[in-house]
Amino acid sequence: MTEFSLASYANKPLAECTELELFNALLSLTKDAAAEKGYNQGKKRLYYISAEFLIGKLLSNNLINLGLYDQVRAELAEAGRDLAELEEFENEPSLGNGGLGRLAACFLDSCATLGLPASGVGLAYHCGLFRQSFDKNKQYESPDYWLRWGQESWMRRTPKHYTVNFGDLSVTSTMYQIDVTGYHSQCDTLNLFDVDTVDERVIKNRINFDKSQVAKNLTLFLYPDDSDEAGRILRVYQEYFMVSNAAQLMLDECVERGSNLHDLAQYAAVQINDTHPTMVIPELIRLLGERGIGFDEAVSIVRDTCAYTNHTILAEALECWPLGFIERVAPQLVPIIEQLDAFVRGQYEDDFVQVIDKWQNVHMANIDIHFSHSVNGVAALHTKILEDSELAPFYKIYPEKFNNKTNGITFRRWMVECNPGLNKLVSGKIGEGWKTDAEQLEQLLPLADDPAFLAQLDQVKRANKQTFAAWLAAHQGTVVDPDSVFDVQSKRLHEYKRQQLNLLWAIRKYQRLQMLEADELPKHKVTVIFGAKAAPAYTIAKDIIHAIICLGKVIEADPVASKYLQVVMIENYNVTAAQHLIPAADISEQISLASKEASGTSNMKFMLNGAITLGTMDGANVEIADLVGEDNIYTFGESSDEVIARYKRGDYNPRSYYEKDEELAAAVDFLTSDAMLAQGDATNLNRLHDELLNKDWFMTFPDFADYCTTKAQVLKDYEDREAWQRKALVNISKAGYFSSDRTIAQYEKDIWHLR
Ligand code: NBG
Repeated sequence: MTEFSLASYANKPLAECTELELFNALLSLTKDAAAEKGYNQGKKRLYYISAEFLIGKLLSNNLINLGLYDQVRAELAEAGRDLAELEEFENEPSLGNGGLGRLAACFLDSCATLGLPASGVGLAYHCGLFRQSFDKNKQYESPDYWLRWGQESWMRRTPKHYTVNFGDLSVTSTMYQIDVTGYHSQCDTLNLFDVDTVDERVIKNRINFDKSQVAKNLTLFLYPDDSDEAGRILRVYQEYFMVSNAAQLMLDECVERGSNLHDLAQYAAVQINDTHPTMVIPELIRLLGERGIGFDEAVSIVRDTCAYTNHTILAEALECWPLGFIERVAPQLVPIIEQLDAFVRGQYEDDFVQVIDKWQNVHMANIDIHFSHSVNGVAALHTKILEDSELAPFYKIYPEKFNNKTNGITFRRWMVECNPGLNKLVSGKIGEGWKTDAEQLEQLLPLADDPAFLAQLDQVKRANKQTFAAWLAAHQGTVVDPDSVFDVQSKRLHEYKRQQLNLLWAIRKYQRLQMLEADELPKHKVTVIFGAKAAPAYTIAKDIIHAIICLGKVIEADPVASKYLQVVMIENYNVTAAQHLIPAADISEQISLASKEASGTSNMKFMLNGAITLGTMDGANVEIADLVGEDNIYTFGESSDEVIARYKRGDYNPRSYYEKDEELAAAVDFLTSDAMLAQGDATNLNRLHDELLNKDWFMTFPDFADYCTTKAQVLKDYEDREAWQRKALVNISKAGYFSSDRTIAQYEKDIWHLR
């Protein structure tokens, strides 16, 4: 094995290099080290197609996985340079949005680590999702130019090009490649497609751009604004571009490996990550047809090759495109989709399962379910809800296709990299084996009765809180107290995730603080920390952000309350912020309306890092509760069965709760109080107030009282530090099940059969 020395990659002494020069040297070094490890090869390969890959910064991750981290850090230190300085210098790739994209990234890490030949396939967005900033207490969006000029990139241009024919133009793609390093193992690759004609100058102000010029805007943004038709059609262009490239790449590679295409399923497994890549099904059928395979056989080959993962039960999130859009973007797919529709219509009468409905809309998930061989949900409860209610008519037809694959996270990034203190403490006790065999964390369990170890755990958390506080101060100038309780809710902003419930709690807490006598004041200050981006066209989500920031200012201005309560919103929450935040959290808020969160994956990250969950019995929280037992998690709220029944009855009336519960009413009305209006914008605050009072579609009010009671208990229990750290220890010990290595091993065994 080569001895890699950073000095040999720089053309002057390391001490004299600029950050850019050092970073570029590190890129070359890791590229060579990855090449020396080699790439996972095999007859059959996984193509994981996804609109998002939220991969996070790669420098430290790659150095850790390649086993070079300590050595490179030492070499830099000797030259008076700090690896942390370069970690800071690196831009975070902006290729994803939330859990769906981060899951794809964790999955690639596990595939590489487990030695599975796998390629991620997606798009090389120039400006990613968007960069979030706050101005006048509101979210503003700007392009996230993550590809820094002059900086070499993890993304290598390859000589691979494909022609993609749209209805009105045809484009030539270029494939870029990012190495996915496995932990002490071989690599896989992430293949990202782009067109050379994309022109960032079509961006006008902020993230608005000329939507008409597809050749110039195709890969500018992830999830371009879909509040108008041009934006929605652009999403279809992106999706077709993604899958056409994926299909061409895959067929080429399989032929190279010896496939005669009739046996494609023995050479490729395609995982369709949510519905965005659905058109890969008709596109593959079309391409197989061009290569001489008849329709019926092509359908059966494609079915044997493709598998679909569902990530949501929110009906509005299941994509459904007017056939007219597809006619415009990819007219060559229309006859195929019509044939698929006719095939289904010939067999089943139920309108619910048809591919094209009577309004000529194409239901993407329905294509996936009929024409793939596996349909999986992402947590046990989620899969059950799909089978019993959301997709019940399909489950009746194809019970054998449905299966559950509870999500997971890679422990290499979510402990080894982001929480070096805990990594050291844990590895010092049980060795390093847990990094590839996560269930070994259970060996920590006996330490629950070791006060000295629990005290060490407490010290690690305290140090992490301090590090986070320093990062936050540098990031946005916000000062937080590391001696306060860090009560954290970080995830995409969505009403079903119910950041508004936490907001109402914070208001109530503030109102109570104003009433309490001095001797009743709480012992520990609570810092409620939010991290969330709202989709640019999602008005109420942005109103919630506005209200959170305004409340933070109101409290800050109150000399008494501010000693006991602080509300903070992290600007531009992303993987980097998460890596600083999660190791510092005491409480993990997982408070979605039961039945609505498919899985959640931050719940797993917080648990692994010793935070205690306060959550509803939803998504993977249910499995966390099973594993840790009721003493080590706080659950509250209505059950998913109750919620589903309530939606069915259609009789939910938020006003009836508001009228019965004075504290709730006072909290809701505070949204439009003079204090809030002095900080914020009446339009936004009134709209949120009215939305909650008249609609509250995600049923915040019925869970409010129970949430407040439970949270009071959490904060009371926090005071017994040893008992609290015992809970933390149990959470860490039981987190092994949520390693994405376990999830990927299950996909391999049940769905992909790559080996
Ligand atoms: C999200 C769910 C989460 C889940 C991730 C990963 C979408 C459409 N779905 O609950 O909301 O953890 O997918 O499976 O982003």
